[in-house]
Amino acid sequence: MQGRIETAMRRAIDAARERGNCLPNPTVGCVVLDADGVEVGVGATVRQGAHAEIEALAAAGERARGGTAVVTLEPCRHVGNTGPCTEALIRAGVARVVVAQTDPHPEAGGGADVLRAAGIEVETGVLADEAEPHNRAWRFAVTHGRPFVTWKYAATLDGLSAAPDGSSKWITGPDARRDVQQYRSQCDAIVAGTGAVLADDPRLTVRDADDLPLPYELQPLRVVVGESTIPNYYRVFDRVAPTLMIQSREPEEVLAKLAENHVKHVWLEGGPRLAGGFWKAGLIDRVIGYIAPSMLGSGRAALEGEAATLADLRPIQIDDLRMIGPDIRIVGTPGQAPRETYV
Ligand code: AOF
Ligand code: ZN
Repeated sequence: MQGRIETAMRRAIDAARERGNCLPNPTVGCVVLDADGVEVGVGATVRQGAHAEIEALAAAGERARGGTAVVTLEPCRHVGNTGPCTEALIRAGVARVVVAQTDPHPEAGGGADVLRAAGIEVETGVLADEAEPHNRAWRFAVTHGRPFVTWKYAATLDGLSAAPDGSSKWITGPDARRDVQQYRSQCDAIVAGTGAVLADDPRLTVRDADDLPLPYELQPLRVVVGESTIPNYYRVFDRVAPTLMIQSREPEEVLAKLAENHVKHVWLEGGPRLAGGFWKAGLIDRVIGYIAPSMLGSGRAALEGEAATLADLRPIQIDDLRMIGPDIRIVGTPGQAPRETYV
């Protein structure tokens, strides 16, 4: 039976992975086995909709009775997008619930105890490490009370992101820019400074391989921070995605505003000054650098910092390093504070 449980958990993890980004909710997968251990239902969280267990139980119907629900996250015990999943599982008559990761959310978490109190056998921690990666930013945000911040930049080999005249399009090649779209789609806010918006008129949207934007409801929130006014014909104000203006560049304030808007994973790009502020405040949790095989010799550094001497050097732990077309991609974790890594 344990082999079947692990197979079912891997199926549940795959179902979640295929469903993709459900932020501000975690993406959860659920597989229901009947009393004989045969798979009778699979489900995953619906973005802004039903929880994974609800979908899987609906597919299983009466066959769930006496069976096992295998879930990547502890079933919730609160009423939100769906009634408590604990109640749905109890009503369906499952005998056993197997969970990978526990839920740190103050209201939703603790479902395992509710199930146990109802006489259901519960096991947690099954393949927890395999289930973890795709909800890491969500977990970070729930436990730290602020969004996880990924800072992305593109630079030449000598670390410059713009030429002295301000031109910066394009330092990296099309493959790297497509790769950025893939990463952007995993976040729920794209943040840029007013300076970068005025200079580049970026779209700050997620687009597919043909450069077509994803539907409005799947777009991350566009966030423009700073004091300058952006004329309304700039592309951040088009109808492709929602846009929030925050008249402050103070990192803590920006993140507090975003937390208020339920944002869990910030994609920070556009502006060495803005990135410098977050960097100085220790509010960058992951760095993704695209390094082009070219040199500029003079121009604007990717990060506007305040380092005075080599003792101010801040290490980055490299989590992944690879070529994206002709460019180099480095994924790293700032090494100052102990943080979870996230490739
Ligand atoms: C589950 N199954 O598939 C997910 C859960 O806003 P709501 O109602 O969707 O609830 C969000 C919380 O529920 C979220 O913060 C997390 O703790 C949990 N997510 N729980 O039982 C699921 N996605
Ligand atoms: Zn639930």
